[in-house]
Amino acid sequence: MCFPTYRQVGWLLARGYPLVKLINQIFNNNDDPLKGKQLPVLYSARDFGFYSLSGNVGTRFGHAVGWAMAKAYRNSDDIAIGFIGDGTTAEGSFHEALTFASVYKAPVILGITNNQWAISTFTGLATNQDTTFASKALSYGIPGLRVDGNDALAVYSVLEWAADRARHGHGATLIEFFTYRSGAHSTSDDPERYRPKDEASLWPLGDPIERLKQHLLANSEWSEERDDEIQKVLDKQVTESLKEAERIGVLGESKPDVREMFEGVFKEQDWRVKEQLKELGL
Ligand SMILES: Cc1ncc(C[n+]2csc(CCOP(=O)(O)OP(=O)(O)O)c2C)c(N)n1
Ligand SMILES: [Mg+2]
Repeated sequence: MCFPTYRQVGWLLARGYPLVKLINQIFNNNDDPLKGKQLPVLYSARDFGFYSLSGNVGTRFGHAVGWAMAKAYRNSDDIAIGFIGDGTTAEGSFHEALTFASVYKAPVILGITNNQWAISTFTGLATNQDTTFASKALSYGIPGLRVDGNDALAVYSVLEWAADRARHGHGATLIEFFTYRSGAHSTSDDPERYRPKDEASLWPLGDPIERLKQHLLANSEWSEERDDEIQKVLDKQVTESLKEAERIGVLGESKPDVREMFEGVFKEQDWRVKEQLKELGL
């Protein structure tokens, strides 16, 4: 089970979640799979092993560790993976989760996306610069790995190693993925206000997709023709999904039935919910 932040939507796509469903949620139209109960990009897809995305950034490790502990208690082979960002490691919940993960040998992979920024706050304010995020694992008695997060093969191999450890009952692994957030944090953020204009262009470790492409080209496992072809296929897939979602309706054009707001939250309806339904004449 994946416990993602807003940066792990790729997991959902890798597991075959339909693109049009993502867009329906963004438009909050009548076919929004979560029926307007979540913010646009906070996806949730239990059947795809994708735990509800939470806007509260500190929650991921605690949820992942607790879920993994419950699975181990029931002798299940399932494992969990949770991610947080570098800034979020400064939350108390990071340490609470590591304590539980270590004491109960929870079958979990704990990933830190160290992109060196937490919106406008440099990573040096989340941790002392004389240490690394990976090294924090050692005091909890669990392995801490630091990997070039822009090297797809390195990322794959550390995750495989950590998953194997978790599956064989050796407990948690903390992995720091060293990377760089080249763009803005969000559409309302302007990085030029707090870091040098040319910082992104000076980042030496490159774009991970371009690096993987160059590696495969050098090994004759890929070609420019196949690359062009897949770009076209993916562009078409995105455009067609977008059009399909637009036909169902963009924001405000079509929306879930108001009754949906009261369903799927409590197992049995709370008296307050019943009162509110009555107020709406439903
Ligand atoms: C508990 C909580 N505090 C503050 C915020 C506002 N907020 C959203 S993203 C973010 C920065 C997170 O930075 P980092 O952990 O480095 O993750 P990144 O976005 O860089 O991947 C903050 C402070 C929040 N969503 N939740
Ligand atoms: Mg960050």
